[in-house]
Amino acid sequence: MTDRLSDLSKRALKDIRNSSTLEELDSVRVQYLGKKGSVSIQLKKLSDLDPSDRPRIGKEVNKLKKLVDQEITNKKNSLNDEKIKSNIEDSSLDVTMPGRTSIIGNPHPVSSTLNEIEKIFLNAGFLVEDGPEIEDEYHNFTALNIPENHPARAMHDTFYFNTQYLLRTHTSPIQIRSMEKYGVPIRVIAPGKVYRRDSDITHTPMFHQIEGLVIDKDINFTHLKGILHDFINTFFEDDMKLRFRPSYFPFTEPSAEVDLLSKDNHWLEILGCGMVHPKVLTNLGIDNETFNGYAFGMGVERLAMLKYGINDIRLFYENDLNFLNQFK
Ligand code: 2U9
Repeated sequence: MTDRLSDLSKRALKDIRNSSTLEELDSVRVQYLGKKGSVSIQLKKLSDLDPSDRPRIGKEVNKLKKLVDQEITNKKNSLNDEKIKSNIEDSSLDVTMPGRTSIIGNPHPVSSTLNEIEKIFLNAGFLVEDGPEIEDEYHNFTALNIPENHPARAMHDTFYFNTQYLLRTHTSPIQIRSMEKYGVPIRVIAPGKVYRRDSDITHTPMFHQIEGLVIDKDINFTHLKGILHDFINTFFEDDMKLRFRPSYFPFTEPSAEVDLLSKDNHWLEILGCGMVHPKVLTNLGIDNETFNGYAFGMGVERLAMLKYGINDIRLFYENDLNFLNQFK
């Protein structure tokens, strides 16, 4: 009996040692320790033995079972270690490769142009004000001396929600609201999105304006010319030539459109301006004998196009990364 157990032990240890995979090892485990395994059978056979032999043989079979069990565990651990090691060696991961960098975005050219313009006017003592994009027709038209049925309303190609509410067609209602809020004197710029039913190479249904308003005592056209010259020279980082051409806006009188002399000697229209119409002030209950002022307005996309030499305004809103990444 003892010889048989010793044989069994030798065979089991040899089979364990020779297992080269976890699967093989598991079938060795079943072969010896499974329900019908060789070691389990020895345990069952104990009841057939002479009672005087049972304790001694029983002890030996149990010792064998423990040994086989322990050897299988050891072998399993070492096979697992080898598997991990070979997985690392086999894997195609090249730790010397550079990592994947995340793509960092950049401000939209219209946003950076708008920020740049705001900064110039902040340095000139202007307050930056905001207002609603959904406006009522009083703040968008009536207060600005554009009465109902006046042909000037047609100039604006308005998106209406109903007879009273609309998408603002210019940022001028911001200045109306600023005067309602702060009164006069005031020195404010109003940047933001505006909406007009228009779409072609120089128009998009949404674009950005920045308007300025100064109301104080004894303001005249030279103040307006001075601020616009300073602004344009700072924005284009050069000494630029401007031309003031008479024009018409319901909210300014006199009114002018301003042209910029380009590098190749062409006059390019860049903004509109004028002295605030006295009726705009009386509409707000401001005494137009004591106070007067100037206003100006410009399209931000148009200024960005002139500065960067862009010929189609729609490029700003096509989200083409090849275009946008040029403004990093
Ligand atoms: C108040 C009083 C007067 C704002 C002004 C212009 C002239 C102008 C255009 C430039 C190109 C609009 O984007 S554009 O199409 N703007 O020509 N805007 S004066 O005048 C005001 C504003 C508010 C209370």
